[in-house]
Amino acid sequence: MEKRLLRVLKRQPADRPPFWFMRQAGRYLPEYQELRRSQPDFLRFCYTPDLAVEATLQPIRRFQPDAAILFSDILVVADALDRKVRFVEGQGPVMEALTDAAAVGALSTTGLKERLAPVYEAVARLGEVLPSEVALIGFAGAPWTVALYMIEGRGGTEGARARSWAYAEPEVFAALIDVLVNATVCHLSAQIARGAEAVQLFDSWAGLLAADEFRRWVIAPTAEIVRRLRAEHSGIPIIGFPRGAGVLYADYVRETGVDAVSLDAGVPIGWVAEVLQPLCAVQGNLDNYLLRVGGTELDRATDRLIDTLGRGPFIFNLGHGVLPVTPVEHVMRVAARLHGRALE
Ligand code: 1CP
Repeated sequence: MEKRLLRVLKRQPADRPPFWFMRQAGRYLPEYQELRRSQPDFLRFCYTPDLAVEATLQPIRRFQPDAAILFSDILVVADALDRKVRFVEGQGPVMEALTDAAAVGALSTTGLKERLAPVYEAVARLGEVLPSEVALIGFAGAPWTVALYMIEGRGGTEGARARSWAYAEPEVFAALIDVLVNATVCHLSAQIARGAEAVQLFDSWAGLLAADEFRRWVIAPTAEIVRRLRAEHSGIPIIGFPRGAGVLYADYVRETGVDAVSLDAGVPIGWVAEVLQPLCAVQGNLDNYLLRVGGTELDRATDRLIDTLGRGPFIFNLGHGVLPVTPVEHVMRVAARLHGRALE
């Protein structure tokens, strides 16, 4: 029997909705915090296959979700493009900011696969050790979101410089997006070649863009990535996550050709059932703050999602990543509820 997650990505029925949690590995898990102490440099941690494999497996042992997501970060691509990424405690990612056309022109994807070889090694090892019913998801940041970090030089901004640059010098900006399309195809393709069974594109900052800009910098590059990945790896399921896209989720699905779309908590699920689910599989959209708070309200929201979307192709997940302050018991509680729930 094919894995539950892969069946649903092909829009085939499953005995219950598959589930996993975005950012299911990481700081809310005490065993992750302990493992991190063995390697305080976050990128080195990501580039050490033993550590990346162990961090990927930790939430699988705890919750038995239907998918494992490779432990890595979207910014390893910026690092491989020589942007000198560092992760500063309490501040997140920091890197040399891109400031002009010359810096964009100097970017090169040559050697990217070699530099990221430890990431692909972790993927291959995971294929050997994961329980047989758990699907392995590879991932990358989408070009717009990675471009934003490369231009801002850090997180926690509203993308002010990136959004201005895209209007002021669209040709230069397009050249940056082109490099990132190539880098993303290269990075995802290598993960698929080593055993990733599905891939997710995180466009975490898609919702910052005006509608026409969204078409140009989110939909068009994603469509190109989908087309090229399919040409290289026929049948590979692709999940897109244009967080904050609002009604543009529908155009994103129609025009990119993704197999599934991951929904933030702001999308009304009645609209999802009516408009998106006939087009593709849907994933999400439990509010990560409700997971943090827990209680019967969390149970109710879990049930409501399954009652509304569970009969179509649906992957239970959050609207955004598990927050570091989330009590592990709350994640356990949702997982137990989902395991106990077969569709009648
Ligand atoms: O100290 C630490 O341990 C670092 C914290 C951390 C972790 C655990 C970072 C820094 N990245 C990660 C792992 C990570 N990042 C994973 C694998 C874990 C899992 O899913 O189980 C994944 C899928 C990501 C993806 C990622 N990184 C995204 C897209 C998803 C999202 O949350 O929107 C983004 C935007 C990042 C950038 C990033 N990396 C780390 C931080 C703190 C941030 C956010 C920076 C910001 O904008 O404030």
